[in-house]
Amino acid sequence: MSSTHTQLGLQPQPRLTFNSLLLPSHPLLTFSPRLHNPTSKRRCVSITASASNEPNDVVEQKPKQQSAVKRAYPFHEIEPKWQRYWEEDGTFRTPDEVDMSKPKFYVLDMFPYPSGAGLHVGHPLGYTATDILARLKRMQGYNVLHPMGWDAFGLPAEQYAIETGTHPKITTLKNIDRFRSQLKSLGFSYDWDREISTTEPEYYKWTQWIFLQLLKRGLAYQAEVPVNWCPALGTVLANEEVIDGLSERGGHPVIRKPMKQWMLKITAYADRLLEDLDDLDWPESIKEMQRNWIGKSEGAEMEFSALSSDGQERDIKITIYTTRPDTIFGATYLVIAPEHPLLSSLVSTAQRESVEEYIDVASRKSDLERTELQKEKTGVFSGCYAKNPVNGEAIPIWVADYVLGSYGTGAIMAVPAHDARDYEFATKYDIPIRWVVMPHDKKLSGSGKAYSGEGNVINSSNTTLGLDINSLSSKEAAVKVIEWAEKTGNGKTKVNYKLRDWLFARQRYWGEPIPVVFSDDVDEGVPIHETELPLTLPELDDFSPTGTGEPPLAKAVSWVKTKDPLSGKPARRETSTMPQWAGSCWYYLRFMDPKNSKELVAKTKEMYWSPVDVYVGGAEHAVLHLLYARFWHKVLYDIGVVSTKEPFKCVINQGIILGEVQYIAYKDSDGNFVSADSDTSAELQQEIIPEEKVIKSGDSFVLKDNPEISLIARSHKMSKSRGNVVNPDDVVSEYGADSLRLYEMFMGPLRDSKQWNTSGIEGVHRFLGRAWRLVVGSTSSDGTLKEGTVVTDEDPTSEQLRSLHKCIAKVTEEIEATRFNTGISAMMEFINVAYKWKKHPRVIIEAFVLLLAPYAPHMAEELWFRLGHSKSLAYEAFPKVNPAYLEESTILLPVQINGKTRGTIQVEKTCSEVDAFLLASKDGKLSKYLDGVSIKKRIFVPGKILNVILDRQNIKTAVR
Ligand code: ANZ
Repeated sequence: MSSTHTQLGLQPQPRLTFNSLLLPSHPLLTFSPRLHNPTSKRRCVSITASASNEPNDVVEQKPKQQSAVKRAYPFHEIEPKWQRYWEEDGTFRTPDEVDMSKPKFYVLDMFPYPSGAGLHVGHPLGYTATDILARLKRMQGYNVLHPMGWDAFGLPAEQYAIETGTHPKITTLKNIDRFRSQLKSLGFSYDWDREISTTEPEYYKWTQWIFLQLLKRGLAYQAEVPVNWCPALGTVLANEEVIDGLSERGGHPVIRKPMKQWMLKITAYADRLLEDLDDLDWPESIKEMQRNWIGKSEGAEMEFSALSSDGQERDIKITIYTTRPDTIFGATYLVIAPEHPLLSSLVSTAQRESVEEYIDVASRKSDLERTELQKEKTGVFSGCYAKNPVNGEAIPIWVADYVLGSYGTGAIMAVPAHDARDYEFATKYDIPIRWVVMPHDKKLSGSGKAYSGEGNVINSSNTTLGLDINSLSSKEAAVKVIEWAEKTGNGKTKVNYKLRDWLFARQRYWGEPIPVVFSDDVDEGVPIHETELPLTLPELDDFSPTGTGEPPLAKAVSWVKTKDPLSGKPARRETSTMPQWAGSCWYYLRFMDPKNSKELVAKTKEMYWSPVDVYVGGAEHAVLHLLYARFWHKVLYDIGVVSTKEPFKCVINQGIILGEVQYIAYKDSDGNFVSADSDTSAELQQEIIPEEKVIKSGDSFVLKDNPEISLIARSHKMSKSRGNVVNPDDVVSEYGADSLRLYEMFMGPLRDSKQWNTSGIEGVHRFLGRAWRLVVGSTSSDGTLKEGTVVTDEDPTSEQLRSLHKCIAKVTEEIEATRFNTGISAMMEFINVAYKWKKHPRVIIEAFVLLLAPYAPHMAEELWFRLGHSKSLAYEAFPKVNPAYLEESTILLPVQINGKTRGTIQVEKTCSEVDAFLLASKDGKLSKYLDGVSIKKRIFVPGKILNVILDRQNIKTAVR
């Protein structure tokens, strides 16, 4: 989230790091909800010995002692070998010129911020999913674009530079190297030749170029906007660096101070950003979040004249914005925001001091704090009145921070009877409340609450003005009031958006320089020539704030000093840099043509690869990143750089991975266990119970030794402080990359949140071991691995074909639907069945290996190789299901004796009468009717029924 990007009533977003770990807090997963009774009288004082002293919550978890796992197959040899092969062979390189007659598939991960902490198990969740799709589509004959890069500008590297003097470039490159090698160790099929970093001048040249296009079109401009200013540190802070009004570093007070800043006019695209959402194949929840963020609101602006102390109309009109013009007769006061430009000319001398004090306090609050519904409303009387245009009443003007200067007109008509905030305020400050809307059920609460719904209008007529809206519905009344206002010049209809223009400057070093200069005598920025791009960051060795509010770039004196490209006069460069969001707004385009030095992307390539077919990333980027990228894309569309209106056809948010489940038991002061659902008021201690001492009982978890004692089961977001972070490197060295990939996909549907469970990896690792042994056979008695395989070259049976094609059908269907977990289950079922076969025909086993390849590519490549192939399977045709094989070949044939059904037999569909009779006479249940009896005739309808008619003399003895 940008440092001062504020939105009415919406939660600020974390800055874009594309790090799936930096998710907003996730609700606690509680597995035994009934045990988690907030009304319970239980008091927990502490948890035992090694645990922390935060009751009910953090229970430190020691990293699980990994049992020395028996490696199920030699992944430690296979995996590096195939990673080397892919790299040397350039297997996943997407050629610069592709055969454009083939279909394309562009599958993209939200690229990560290369943090110093390295990869977390949350990253490979989305990355494995996209990798499976990429591998599948290659095998299905598509040209696949599957790139990776780095969103590498940003605060952490700069902060580290301030603390240690290490240049952010050095830290960034080091982190990128670590991320790259970690990703490579997981076997992702990225085209590494297309790797980009937002911090490279060849890349940010085009970010700067886009800025110049925005500037040319009036979509970039400068404005005075409030920023978080910390006087003690002498710097502007990002929102995430301000905690409860104090700087994160040092705890100094932070105030909101207006500063001239670059803004991007995203509001000019509000309608298109809203309308075009409808056609996107995105989760409805993201679309709704975007709609709310854009926040289209239809209403009216109305003019209220300020009154002088003797009640005369002054020359000052206060324009208010309302979505409820039908309630205008109920307006009993006006509110203007503390930062409203008219305020100082309205305030009476008597009230000036208290108003100024109030403005000062309000300047320390964020918009979010100000608009929180639960917060007590505060305000101060301005000492001035205004005239309500519909009834001529003089109503007081108050200053209150629940009205924001940045929304609507920064002023409202307050209707306490019908708006909850106004009601609370009017009650607190003893302002009259007038009811003007009667609910349809004719029940006005009149007791402690506003009625904010619609209804029929009452108490709303002024015959002198010819305005009577009584008894009209709210909607009709609103239309009539607006018509009247437009006719009389008292107002007009107005559409507003909550979406604000995008604050596009940061007082930071580690970002893209803004390619603008200021002549010494002019205040307006002049763009530099496009031919001068990239405007590279100057070298600095001191990244600390200047203390004057000027960004660190101001220290690069000779860089700052330049010439105005138009007049040639002395000029200085802009010293703010772009926000981190900038580079991530268009990187998906650069991947299509990463080395192009003449254009951002070549037209033909863009036309072929656009749009991104599948875009996977964390839900924390559901609003801002996707909105900003859509905005830039639309601008690029308008200027003919891109050919599609929208950048991302389908967006998927992967869920988050929570730490391992913890089981917690309660103990009383004597050390006796107390059931978690008991209703005691005694003080209890908490104790973590190891998983092996817990069993499930119904919906709850209980102690294995004492099932009377129920436990609480919880899972937390992984975090360093909880000690429950799992490092993918450890998993790879213990179980191999294929096991990690498979496990992350097996944990549950991609979009869901899920808990990490190390024993789950052991499960998938065993499955891979079984798959290995099925094809390669067991190790020799001396422990050495056998070369080759144990498959045979004979024809498969119909049962084998059926098992295989059932597996193909399921795996294909589930990959396409991103239900990777059930695809894996289908492969596990196949292996179970295949183990029962005496022989394993090549056609069956080879197809299975191809099915496994997108999930566990290292093992699949090795098996493929051992099956006698000499080339990677990456472009082998993915097996196709043949529906004919899916049909069951056997049926249950009913057998009748003398017309009465006595049992059924399992027969081949094509079974003959003779064979059916033979099977029936051997069947345990039927043989007693048929043994030693003479048969009169057999009636056989193939595939339907066998009816045996016995000789009459047999009946008495045989049919009992
Ligand atoms: C009178 C009124 C009567 C209102 C009523 C509501 C209910 P949305 O839908 O979010 O656009 N408002 C306008 N500008 C504001 C600002 N800068 N800060 C805080 N509140 C502001 O909301 C529009 C409504 O929010 C407007 O309609 C106004 O209150 C308030 F029975 O006007 B209303």
